[in-house]
Amino acid sequence: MSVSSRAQVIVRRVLWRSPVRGPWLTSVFGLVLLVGIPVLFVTGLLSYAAYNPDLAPVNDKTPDKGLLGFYLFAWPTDPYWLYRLTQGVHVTLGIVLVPILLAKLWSVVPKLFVVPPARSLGHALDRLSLLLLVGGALFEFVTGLLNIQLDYLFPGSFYPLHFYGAWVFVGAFLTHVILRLPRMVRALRTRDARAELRTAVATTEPEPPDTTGLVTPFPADPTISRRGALALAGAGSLVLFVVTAGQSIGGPWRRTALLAPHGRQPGSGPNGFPVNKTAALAHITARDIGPDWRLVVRGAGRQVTLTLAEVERLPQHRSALPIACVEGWSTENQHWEGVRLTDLAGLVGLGHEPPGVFVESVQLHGSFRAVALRDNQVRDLRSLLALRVNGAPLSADHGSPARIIMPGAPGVMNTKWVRRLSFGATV
Ligand SMILES: Nc1nc2c(c(=O)[nH]1)N[C@H]1C(S)=C(S)[C@@H](COP(=O)(O)O)O[C@H]1N2
Ligand SMILES: [Mo]
Repeated sequence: MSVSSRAQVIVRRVLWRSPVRGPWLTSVFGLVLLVGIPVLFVTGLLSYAAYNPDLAPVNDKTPDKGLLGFYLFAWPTDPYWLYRLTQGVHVTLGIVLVPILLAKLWSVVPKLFVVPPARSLGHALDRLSLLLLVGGALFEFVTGLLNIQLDYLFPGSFYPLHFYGAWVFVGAFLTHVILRLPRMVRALRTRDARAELRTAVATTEPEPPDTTGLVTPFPADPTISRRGALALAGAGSLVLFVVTAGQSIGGPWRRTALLAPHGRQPGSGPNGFPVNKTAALAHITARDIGPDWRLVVRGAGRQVTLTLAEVERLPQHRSALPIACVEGWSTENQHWEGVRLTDLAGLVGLGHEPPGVFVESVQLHGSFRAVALRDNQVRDLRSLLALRVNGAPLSADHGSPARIIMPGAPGVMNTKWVRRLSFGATV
């Protein structure tokens, strides 16, 4: 026996001796991730498309994205709850899968420390793909979770990190699925799941010795059954679901969304719905949005400047629309009232089939103070420069005196404290 395999035997006499560890248990966790991770990937790509990435550099700050910058379609404005659904699923599922991911990693931990690390070229490539898989998974989950809790503490921006990380992770994930799927299917067939769910701790036996190295050669007495291990991971997911999903589902569930930093109900009344960034945090002063506020509308070589009273005298329309943030939280439909973007384009002679618009806020610092909207978003008659919500003027935190609101789009498109609209601006 070589030195390294002797060392391995010594290690395994002490570590990773749980008798429930084995290909079957690993495969059950793997099956859940096999379904969940593609859904995360697709909803993530949809979120990327929803940011109007072709309207760079305003909306998309991903440098040098080359081929990966492809995107297939212009984000539609129908159904109006589209982003509320796709991003609610992306964030909620990402959170709920954390215990399953951890359980899966726990179940394969002996494999992560195999010596020698590579026996052959094939084995080395396999190990490299595992490194990218585990590293990629941890990176994507950690950056995602940090972004919804703390936003923007990364060097650069969260957005390119999570975007490139996703491609690395998905490449490794696909490789892993191709290499391991047959083994997973075989392992799932080795045990009867229903019998497993009836097996208590005392009668829990290790899986038969295997060549994969997951089953310990030196099993300790069981302290948990397979049923218990599955229940523990499942209960972890369920608890996370209960404390987060309310931020997207809304209604009474919002009260159980204890983990949602921005998605909870701030007070009551017409302006009592979640706020992403308050006026104070965005350094909006009373002067910025007081009587001196003016709206500038530009396009086709013309420019019009309006006071609030003048904006109020334009035809007012209503839209019932939610706000759906990239962080996963969303609001129920709010009743907005204001001027149609098509009517504002009409002020500079672009009312017929208006082009896209570049929107700027009075906000001088921080993210989201400017955004580019596509023509289909401008042309939708539900897209407003809103002055009122639920029958009252906008509060300072919701973007007083005027903000954008439009159907189907990420919350970030709904610029608050609007100062200037430039139709047809190439940005
Ligand atoms: N000027 C400005 N507009 C902004 C933001 C901002 O930080 N500054 N945040 C955006 C984001 S990320 C979201 S989700 C919505 C939140 O709107 P609410 O605070 O009214 O719910 O506003 C958007 N508009
Ligand atoms: Mo947001």
